[in-house]
Amino acid sequence: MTMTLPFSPTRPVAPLAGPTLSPSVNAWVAEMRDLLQPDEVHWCSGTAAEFDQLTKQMVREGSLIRLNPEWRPNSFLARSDPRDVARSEESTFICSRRPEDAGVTNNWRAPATMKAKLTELFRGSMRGRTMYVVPFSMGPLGSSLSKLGVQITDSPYAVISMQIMTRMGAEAVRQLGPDTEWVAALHSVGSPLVDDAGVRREDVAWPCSDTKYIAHFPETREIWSYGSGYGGNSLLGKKCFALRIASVIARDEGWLAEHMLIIKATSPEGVTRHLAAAFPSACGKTNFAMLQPTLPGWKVETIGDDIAWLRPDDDGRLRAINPERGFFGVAPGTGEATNPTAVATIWGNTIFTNVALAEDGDVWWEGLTDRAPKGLVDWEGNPWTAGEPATAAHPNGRFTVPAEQCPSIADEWNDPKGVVIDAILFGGRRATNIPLVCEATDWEHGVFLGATLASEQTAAAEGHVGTLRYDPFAMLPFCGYDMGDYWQHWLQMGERLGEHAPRIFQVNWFRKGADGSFLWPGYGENSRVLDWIMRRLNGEVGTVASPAGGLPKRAEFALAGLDLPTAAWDELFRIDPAAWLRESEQTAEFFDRVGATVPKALRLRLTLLRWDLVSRL
Ligand code: GTP
Ligand code: SPV
Ligand code: MN
Repeated sequence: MTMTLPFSPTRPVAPLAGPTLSPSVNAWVAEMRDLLQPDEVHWCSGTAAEFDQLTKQMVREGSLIRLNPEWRPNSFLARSDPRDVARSEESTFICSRRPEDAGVTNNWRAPATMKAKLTELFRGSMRGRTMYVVPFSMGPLGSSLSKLGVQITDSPYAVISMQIMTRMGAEAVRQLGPDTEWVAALHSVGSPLVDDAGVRREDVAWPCSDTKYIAHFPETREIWSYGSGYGGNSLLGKKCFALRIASVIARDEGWLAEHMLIIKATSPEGVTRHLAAAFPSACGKTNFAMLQPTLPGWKVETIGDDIAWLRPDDDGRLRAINPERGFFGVAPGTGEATNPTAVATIWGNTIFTNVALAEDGDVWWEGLTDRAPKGLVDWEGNPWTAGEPATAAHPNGRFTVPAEQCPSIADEWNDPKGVVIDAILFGGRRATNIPLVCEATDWEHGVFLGATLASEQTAAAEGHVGTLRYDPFAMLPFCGYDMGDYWQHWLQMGERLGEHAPRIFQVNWFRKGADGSFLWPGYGENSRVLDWIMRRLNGEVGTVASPAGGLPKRAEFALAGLDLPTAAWDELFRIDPAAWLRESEQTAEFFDRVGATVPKALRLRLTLLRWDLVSRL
């Protein structure tokens, strides 16, 4: 057992079974070692030397490819098993004691049943491997808004990713006192190297199992993830902790854990505001978080690109932190034209997963450059030439990179106090119906917009890409409790915040014209929408009332320098009562599915909306 962790000797030290000051952590690690039966236990220090040692070892063993250090220093390519390329929502479970606490939008299993089953799967699952113990903090170290966790994993890929994505190692251990609350996060790829008879076999580049369970125990604040090494299934600080478990903690403690980016925006006049925005997976959070405004004089700085924890402060204002320390961003579609800031961020110290490898030892994916370089090897390791039906990079290929490398990172991103949120945006990928931007008439209407958010499915999860599904608050796969109760929690938050509540908007960059092409140029041009939202906050511009909410007046919207035909503007904001009425029927069905916990206020909103639409037919 290698123990490399220094710990502060200044605190009173009780007899310890491990190198933390938390007897519960030490006892859990010892218990898991007995269950998992690894060859070795390694307590992670989170140092650069450890990252270097682990990546060297993974390169030696063939699970990472070192990229050409001249182009991409200290950077690596990982190729996953083709059966393990995205979050597996079918294998994700919320194991609350009562099924109604998980709600119909989650898969539910009884905690005892799930634990009994998983205990047998985990028994001996790390044979022949090293068990890594990864103490981590979600949120700035020592912030009252932060939470601690300890992940146990047999995946060195998960370890190096957690080092980038969280405050991990010795720093986190120092936060773990004898009585500190922490979340236990158990992870195994489910591929032991030694069988029951003691026979050892060769490892593969990306071990995983066809049997997958991503199980959450909200009441005991535990995560047990088995069989997958990919993304949100294995970096347990992210979706499992910071969203599914944290949403339950947030409900109990009176705050919000959300699938939101956070930005700081400064207008040409020098007015600064902070905004949070919930868009479903692969719907533009990283892009918007790193927006390079095309409108002159504007500045957007990044605080977070995926998750926000928001809590009312002593003055009654909503404050947010980004609980993460890095970005796990979608690679395809990221290029100089769409997100130059991301391109600059990933100059080095980056782990790439499931993208293509170029002849010069650098990476490539669709959208990085207009033309594919010659001699590419695709994400599965096969030669690839432009024009092939399959893409060179997997659509859910990703980069993992420290946030501090982002040229647009805001000074406040690491501030333990967080930032005061002035506006909240909801946005999905919608070819029809939803306008480019509208403002909720009040908080309750904003909650209605969040609750009825729908989006075409992307490659971030297994499933049929393109199908329209309701994804309330972009939290459908991430809310750790009943969806109706969650909406009620949002309504209560509004009452508590009162006049300090942020204003709520809906956006849609993805509306399409009759020819199937996007009506709005998107990306940097989204600064025009931001400009309108900021001027709404200042009270400088008005709205036109509509069933969707307050729409901008064309004359008050910054269109100068943009070649947007009037017909496109009209189509971007067109509300077809018949189409809306059809959609509202689907919404009613969705509400019925969510069931009895749908707040009355939201049902009433839907009824009023439908009356309004009928009167417009
Ligand atoms: P997760 O990390 O899965 O939560 O996703 P995300 O919301 O951070 O998604 P990301 O910003 O990485 O965007 C994913 C895809 O959306 C990429 O293919 C982008 O090119 C595309 N995208 C982002 N912004 C825009 C936009 O303004 N217009 C259009 N048309 N596409 C966009
Ligand atoms: C998402 O799917 O929303 C992601 C990627 O951010 S993952 O971490 O895999 O969930
Ligand atoms: Mn996400």
